[in-house]
Amino acid sequence: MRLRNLSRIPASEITDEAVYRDRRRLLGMLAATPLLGLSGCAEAEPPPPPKTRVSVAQARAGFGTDEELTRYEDITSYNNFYEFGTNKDDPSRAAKTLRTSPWSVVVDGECAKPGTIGLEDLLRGIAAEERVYRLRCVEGWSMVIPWTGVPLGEVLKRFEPTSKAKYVAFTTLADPKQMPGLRYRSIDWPYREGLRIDEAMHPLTLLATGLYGKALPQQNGAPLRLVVPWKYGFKSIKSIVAIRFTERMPKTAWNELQPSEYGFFSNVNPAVDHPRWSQKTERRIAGTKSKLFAGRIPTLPFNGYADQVASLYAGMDLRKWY
Ligand SMILES: Nc1nc2c(c(=O)[nH]1)N[C@H]1C(S)=C(S)[C@@H](COP(=O)(O)O)O[C@H]1N2
Ligand SMILES: [Mo]
Repeated sequence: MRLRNLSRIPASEITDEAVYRDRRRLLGMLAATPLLGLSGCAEAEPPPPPKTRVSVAQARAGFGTDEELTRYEDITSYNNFYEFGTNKDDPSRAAKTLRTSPWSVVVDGECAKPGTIGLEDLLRGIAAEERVYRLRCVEGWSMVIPWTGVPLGEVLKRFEPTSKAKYVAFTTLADPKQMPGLRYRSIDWPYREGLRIDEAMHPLTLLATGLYGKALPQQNGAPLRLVVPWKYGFKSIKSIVAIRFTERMPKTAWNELQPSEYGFFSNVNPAVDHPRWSQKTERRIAGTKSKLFAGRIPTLPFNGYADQVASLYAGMDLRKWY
């Protein structure tokens, strides 16, 4: 396996470019071995949800950042959206044809008021907010993005989740006519992600509909995507068509593909390296410098949102529940 070559290089010398090429290669290899995804699932026995909850006031105090913003052109041309290809510049070219209107979302599972609901109705009456968040990709690069959106919790409450709703599962559109990347059976499409219910209800968790005050471009997950700023970027699922409340931890796309590398929780954690590269630093793509010359900075626990969210994981071994 070619992966071995990379693992001999000291993690500190691997650039995130090499990492993402490697991650992409992994897709190709695993596609040929469908059973691999079933082995070694660390999430078989989820821990009980913790009792401590951060208050809304506490969380709101930590919103925003003074850091230099990533340029609009970089946010919209350097993307991960594998439904449109695995190169960073594929989505901005190939996603133009994604039809984002009309758009509806199926909400079901453990809730009193399931239904299929149009995007406008889903968001109606909930005030849109701007949130400037850091986005840290598991590959080792990061951006600072001014999103527009609504707190996910405000939306979820309307469906009246039952006491059995311990998790929330999300699904991306999977339409081969619109998404050329679906031809490659790399990820087991549709792309799926999930959160524990307390993570989903946390006031930092955003359902984004825009960035830089404009409607979300297709390549960034239009018309509706998740943004969970304290988790690796792959948790922030794009172009959502289904939301399900579940009692059991839902299966998620990257975890299924390689459970030893991509956990269900995937909280940003510089103390727990990816098995094939370090997570201690990141390449910050921000300001006017070209993304190729962006400098490396230390990665912060929970991507800098520890004051708001660390209590959600009180008593959990974050090495085990990576
Ligand atoms: N449906 C879907 N959602 C996705 C992905 C994807 O390939 N498909 N990539 C994820 C990854 S790895 C990252 S880093 C972010 C990137 O978001 P951005 O392109 O808006 O910066 O989207 C996440 N959401
Ligand atoms: Mo990512």
